[in-house]
Amino acid sequence: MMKNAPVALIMGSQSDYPSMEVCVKTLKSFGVDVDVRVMSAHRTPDDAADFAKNALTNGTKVIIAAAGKAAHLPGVLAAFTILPVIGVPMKSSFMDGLDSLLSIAQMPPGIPVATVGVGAGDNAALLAIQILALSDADLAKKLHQHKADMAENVRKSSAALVASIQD
Ligand code: RP5
Repeated sequence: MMKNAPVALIMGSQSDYPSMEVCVKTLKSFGVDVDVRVMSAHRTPDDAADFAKNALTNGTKVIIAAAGKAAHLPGVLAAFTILPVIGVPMKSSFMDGLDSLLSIAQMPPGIPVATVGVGAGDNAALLAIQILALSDADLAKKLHQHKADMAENVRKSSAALVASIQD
């Protein structure tokens, strides 16, 4: 039975998890619960369809779907739900994952999948958090702090670089 975590991370294979661990870590660092499942659009199509059909009722707010090669999983999930679906193309042995990227991004009109870069599980997590933050002031505050921290890190690294060149 599904928990009612606001984010569901669905992967096409267990082999995708090493690339997607950063996604789980990023969500947890913001205090966002995530349900993690392996389901395949090709190998377990009924499970994928059942999950997507019931996700809204089960309390899921955003679905992150990672898949590689002919990466139909995000699009198939999106076909069965009105929830936002964020697709993460997995790096494959063919053109470093261009096949996965195009399979996820090139959806037909009417069924959008918000596609992040190849292997970009961290950005998928942040985009999911941004969606949740529209109705969660605490998460919005954390996102503002996250941006401020990033800017400060860039300024510090710039200052360190300039100092090392001048030495
Ligand atoms: C896709 O095929 C999966 O998402 C994975 O990226 C790729 C390879 O899967 P395995 O053969 O490693 O299970 O469905």
